[in-house]
Amino acid sequence: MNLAASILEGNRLALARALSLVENDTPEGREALSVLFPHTGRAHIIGVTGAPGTGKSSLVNQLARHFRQPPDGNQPCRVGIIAVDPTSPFTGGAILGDRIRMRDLTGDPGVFIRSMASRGSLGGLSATTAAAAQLFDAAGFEIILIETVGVGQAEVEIAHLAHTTLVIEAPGLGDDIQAIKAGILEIADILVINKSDQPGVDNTERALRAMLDLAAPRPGWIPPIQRTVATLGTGIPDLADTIHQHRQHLLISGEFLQRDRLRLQAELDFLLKEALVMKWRETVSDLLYQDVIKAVRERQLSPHMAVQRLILGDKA
Ligand SMILES: Nc1nc2c(ncn2[C@@H]2O[C@H](COP(=O)(O)OP(=O)(O)O)[C@@H](O)[C@H]2O)c(=O)[nH]1
Ligand SMILES: [Mg+2]
Repeated sequence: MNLAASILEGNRLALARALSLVENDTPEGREALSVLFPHTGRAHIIGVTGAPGTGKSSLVNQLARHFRQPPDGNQPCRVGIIAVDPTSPFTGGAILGDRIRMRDLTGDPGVFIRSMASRGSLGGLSATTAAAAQLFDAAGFEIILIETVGVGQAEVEIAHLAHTTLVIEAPGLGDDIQAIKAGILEIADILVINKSDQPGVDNTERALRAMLDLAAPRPGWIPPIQRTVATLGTGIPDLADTIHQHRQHLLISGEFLQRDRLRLQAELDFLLKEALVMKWRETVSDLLYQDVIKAVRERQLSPHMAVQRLILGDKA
């Protein structure tokens, strides 16, 4: 049977294989994505971002367990986890130390965990993550948790992939406010103060509130601040409730569809740019390309003029 059909049937090996093919951007991976695309658009994608050590992996672990065993008698969801954290993959550090819990998750056929290596360009990493999320979505995972380190542009781009973005803070990470990046705050739908068993939690919350007051207001949804202790599971049911409320807000306000449209448009634009540049590079002589780069380096040509020269040739 072909790869896409096996994925739709819930075959984990097929999913793992497709993830590798997509990560390496192979023609076979692209083919699978294209066949599966009509089966996407159902999953709730949840981004979990924040500085290293704030407890993202621990929280993702706890949230996954919660969605697998909802205490309120709701149907368990299938949970896909994508960890985009080159410095500490999901299988390392705290989670590996937490053997019993990890075994709970890994032995569960309703959970699939995948670490993404940081490779290639910024756009490349977020494009690969978007593709991986589409595979999980098509495979019938209702919840997709994406863990990223909140440090750079790639993480902000990946956050745009999510329907709901959790920004994780923790007390005592140096000067509270310095750990909080304004750009990161803008993408937060829910602010989580994890490690709230540690001293300084009130200071962290005060700093977050002050920053929230300065941020541009968003109609209909004020990002709530929630305290958790991921190591104990404290605050996880409340956090899951808030995630659910945010989803309802997105659906009722029409933002769910709007975000989906923007996301797909961004993906299309990215692929289009990439394809156009590659196609164009085949038409331009390497000699001219090198000449123009040299002229720019020698300050004889501005980058803007260089683009004109390269695209229009001698007519510029
Ligand atoms: N005291 C305390 N430690 C925590 C909590 N959450 C995570 N940790 C610990 O903090 C460390 C980093 O956690 P991890 O989940 O790997 O953070 P990440 O780098 O953001 O993914 C590990 O040693 C965890 O056991 C918490 O709520 N309280
Ligand atoms: Mg981690």
